[in-house]
Amino acid sequence: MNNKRLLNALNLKENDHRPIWIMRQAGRYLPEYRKVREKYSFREVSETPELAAEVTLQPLKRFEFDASIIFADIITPLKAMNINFDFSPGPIIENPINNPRQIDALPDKFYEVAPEVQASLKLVKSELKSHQTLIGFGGAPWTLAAYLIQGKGQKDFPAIRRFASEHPESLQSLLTKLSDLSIQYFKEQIDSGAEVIQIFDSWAGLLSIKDWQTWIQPHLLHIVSALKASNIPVILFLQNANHLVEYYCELPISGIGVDWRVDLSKLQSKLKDHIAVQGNLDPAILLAGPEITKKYAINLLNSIDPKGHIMNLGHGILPNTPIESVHALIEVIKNER
Ligand code: 1CP
Repeated sequence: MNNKRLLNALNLKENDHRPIWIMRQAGRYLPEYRKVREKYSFREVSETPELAAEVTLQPLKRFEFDASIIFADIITPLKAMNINFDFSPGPIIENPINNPRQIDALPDKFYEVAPEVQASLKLVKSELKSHQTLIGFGGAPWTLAAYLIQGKGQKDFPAIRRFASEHPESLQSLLTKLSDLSIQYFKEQIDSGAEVIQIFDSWAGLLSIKDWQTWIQPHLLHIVSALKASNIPVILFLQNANHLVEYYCELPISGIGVDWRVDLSKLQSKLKDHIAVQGNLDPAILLAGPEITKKYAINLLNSIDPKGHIMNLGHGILPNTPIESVHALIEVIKNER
């Protein structure tokens, strides 16, 4: 048995207990994170390897998590495409894409996508304990394009859905460029020590099955197939995409992360001995404090076979989460056997 629980789970191997990590585990619920953010902006932290490494490691100093996820954002690699952006608090794109000419002008060859992320990964890797796994990540092409065209996070992202109907060929060209950028970015992360790649397709749920087959499936297949040679497991995370989960699971991936709307136990029985499942406690439950968190976490664990289960929340931890609720989760996991 490998001592890295996350890798064991992704390889559907036994563990002494399930691995646990939490999306947005370096974040505003931690006083030490808020302290760093009082002095530095999100961009300064994510673009300065020493600061990015410091906040990436903060949650691991407090909690016995099995993985660390590098502190950056899904839109970080877009800089290499000459896209300017900022955060307030979510991504704001300086010149959102609204015509095909802008897409033609985007580069399709990149020298180095994000050297600062590579430096952060190396710093974090050198500090991890042997059982902890380093996760690299990025956004799926559709989700990145949703920001590029809408210009910011917006409910249901109407701009990209309109663009898809007006300029389908141009949107395919953008998604192809984003896929090539992502492949290079993920390979850089792997070269710098990432042992797992998680791809966030947070806005996949906007599409019908037919549109998913047009705008998402070919690009994700291209990315995941390109990473096969590196032998690094890929986890896909989706949100609000219950109708699409089974289609994602047909991609050659090692793990699927879903939000709390999905019945994880049913999903696991469909996928047995095929793909690991990750999630999916509702992050809002943690707001109710440690006792209620424990009750719901135990119920979740009892409904899921530990083999091939990675404990996580169904989405990012909320900023006003009590620290005690996170301790309660770890306790439940450790007492499981
Ligand atoms: O004020 C702050 O502290 C900044 C908030 C913040 C943080 C902590 C943003 C802006 N990004 C991040 C880091 C981040 N983003 C990580 C770091 C690692 C960790 O999990 O600890 C990760 C994995 C992401 C991924 C991300 N960014 C996603 C996919 C996951 C999801 O939430 O569905 C998405 C959609 C984004 C876009 C984004 N960046 C930031 C925000 C607040 C958002 C979402 C809201 C919006 O669209 O406006």
